[in-house]
Amino acid sequence: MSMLSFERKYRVRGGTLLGGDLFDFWAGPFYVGFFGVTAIFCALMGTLLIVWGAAMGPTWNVWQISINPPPLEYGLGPAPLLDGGLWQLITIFALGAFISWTLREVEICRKLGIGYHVPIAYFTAVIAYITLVVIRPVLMGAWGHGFPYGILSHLDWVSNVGYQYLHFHLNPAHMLAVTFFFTTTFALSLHGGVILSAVNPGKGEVAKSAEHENAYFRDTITYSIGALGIHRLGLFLALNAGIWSAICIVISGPFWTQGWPVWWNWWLNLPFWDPRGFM
Ligand code: UQ2
Repeated sequence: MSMLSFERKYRVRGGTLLGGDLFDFWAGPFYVGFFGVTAIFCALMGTLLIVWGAAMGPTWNVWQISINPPPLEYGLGPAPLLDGGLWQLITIFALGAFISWTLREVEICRKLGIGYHVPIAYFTAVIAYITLVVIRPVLMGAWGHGFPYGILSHLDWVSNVGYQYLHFHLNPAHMLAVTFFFTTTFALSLHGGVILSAVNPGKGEVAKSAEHENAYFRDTITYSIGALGIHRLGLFLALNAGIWSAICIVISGPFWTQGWPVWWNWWLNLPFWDPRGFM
């Protein structure tokens, strides 16, 4: 798999943002590049710090291990290693790894002469993470507002922060985010289903292709968006899921401090409900 017949044509020199030719080589099937090196370095450092943090106790139970952010009292300052400092370092290395990976994707796009759709899509997910552990904590004045790095503990954090706003499902941006996530999975199930059924038609039958996929949607659900269209729609849905996720959490606290049920009072306060008429 490491050298497909067409790779000779596409495995091209150049397009690097940093390092020139120095890191412009491959390790087996993987492009390295300056940002490949920094991504691996940051990922390794972050992972090792998590394992070291776990070793500092109190449990090796994988579900219960948790690297917690500093207590709120430290504000936006540095915290002692075992009192949130580890979380701060791990966050820095996570950001280093995610941003390196984005820039490595940019370099590969430049090599291939294609658009930046893939790194832009990836960075949308990164922005959601940055919103949770940097932008919102900075706006609220303490790193302690970031979420803990643990399997169960981060779920508890989501639950607790949700209940702080009484009923998070009434957050309008959260409504949009959830709807985009569900629609993304629906679109992917339609798309994955049709691709797999066309490519695996059953024993003895010949594989089907684009015209069959098109006819299937036209004739069964009365509408076909087209092969290019479904990928544009998928990108649109997925990007919006991430974007509205970031928006729904960054407005909770920095821009809306009451419960989300209260936000809907704008509806009850519309002037035309007033029995005395427009005031
Ligand atoms: C399609 C098409 C594909 C597809 C899919 C559709 C031939 C192989 C899945 C059908 C898409 C529709 C009907 C849009 C659904 C709308 C939402 C909001 C989920 O037509 O072209 O290409 O994979």
